[in-house]
Amino acid sequence: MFYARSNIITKEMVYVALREGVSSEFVRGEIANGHAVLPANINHPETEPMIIGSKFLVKVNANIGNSSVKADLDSEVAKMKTAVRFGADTVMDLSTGTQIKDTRGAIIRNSPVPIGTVPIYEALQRVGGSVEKLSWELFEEVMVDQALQGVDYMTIHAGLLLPYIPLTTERVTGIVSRGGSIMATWSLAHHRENFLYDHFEDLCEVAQRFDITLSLGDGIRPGSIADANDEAQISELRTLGELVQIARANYVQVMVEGPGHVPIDKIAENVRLEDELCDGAPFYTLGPITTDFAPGFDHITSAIGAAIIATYGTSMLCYVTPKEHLGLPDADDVRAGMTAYKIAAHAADVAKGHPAALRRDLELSKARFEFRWEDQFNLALDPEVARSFHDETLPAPAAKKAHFCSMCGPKFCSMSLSHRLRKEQRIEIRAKMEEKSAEFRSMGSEIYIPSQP
Ligand code: IRN
Ligand code: FE2
Repeated sequence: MFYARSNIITKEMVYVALREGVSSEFVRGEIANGHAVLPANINHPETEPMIIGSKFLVKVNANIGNSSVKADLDSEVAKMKTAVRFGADTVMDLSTGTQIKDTRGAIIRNSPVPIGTVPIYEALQRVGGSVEKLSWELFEEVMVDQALQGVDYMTIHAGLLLPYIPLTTERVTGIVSRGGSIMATWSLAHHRENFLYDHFEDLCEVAQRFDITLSLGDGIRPGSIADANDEAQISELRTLGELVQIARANYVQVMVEGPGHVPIDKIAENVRLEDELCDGAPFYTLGPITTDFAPGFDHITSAIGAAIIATYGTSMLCYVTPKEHLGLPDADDVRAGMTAYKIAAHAADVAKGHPAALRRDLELSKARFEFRWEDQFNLALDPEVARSFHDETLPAPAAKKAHFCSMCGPKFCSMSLSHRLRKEQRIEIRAKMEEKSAEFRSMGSEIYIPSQP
């Protein structure tokens, strides 16, 4: 942010401009005014620079990480690779189990995308899970350790203030954010203001040293449809807006996290308020889940909300997997979550008229209409799935040239029929044109003919 505001275009900005198909100057400008962030810790040279902002392609984050119930370093690295393979633009390691540090190290050293964390989780692990023992000094230690490893962005739950806690008592689902519930418990135990809020300037100093992007956590986001857009949520958002200004004054890149659980009719208001209260800082939302009645399918309930909120201007979507509310996601869940969210993000890019997104759809549509099956598979979001579904019924190589698939068969294929229709129309048009030229010749082939008396 310092370089951007000093009118200096860095190599990272140039790289991002090429990826997004815009000028480096445009990238610099969006970082300078805080409407976009380029998360890249100076200690994560493996990362390929990317940008998060509403004027750029919509991004997707995949959460991975172990828990005390299920922990294995290799499988977390495998999850990161699966997420990246299916298009994750960033990955967050939310490990709370054993070997937190080594797991994160292995993930960062293997990751071409920015890695995010929620440092308060590791801080809590270091004090053996006793929330009261947390302190700013310990948090700072954890933050610096993670910064040295190369963490690119960090979720900081600094907006959940002591006076907001009573606002959550009448809620259907109280506080559902892990980080939020930790900070609220600490505040109540000491009857003191959130130490992340009180030490926010110190925190910015650490972030600036490593070029860490701050992601302001929504510690009291709604955890059910009934709690959406309530006073607690909006009060915290207002505080996050204050913190955005402090971060920017310290040359620290910052984005703002959002909900959660929101019915479709209340989604637009979330984007409008964030934009207004947080001065255009990139919005990064968790879904939102649009109905609470489908556990086991929350990648779908939330991809619906994600597509809508991204169309209104959310810059990055945190995916939700089918295991949400039920258990720790495995590699299959990561794939299902990623697929749902790449669709949501792309549908929003299409709706926003992004030229690259429109082109992808156009090329696939043409391949489909022209029965270029191989091209259709290869242009698909998940070529492996598209190909295997087709080949389930028509595996023969010749079927890759056929003008139909097993959905309708050769006689009922609408695309095949419409090709025939076009051919017939062409024949008909040619006949009409022949008729007209015969008429022209019979009249003496003169361009100018005397007007009729
Ligand atoms: C994104 C938007 N709002 C929350 N998130 C993500 O949720 C956040 O970045 C983190 O990856 C995850 C868990 O956060 P809590 O439950 O500690 O707030
Ligand atoms: Fe939830």
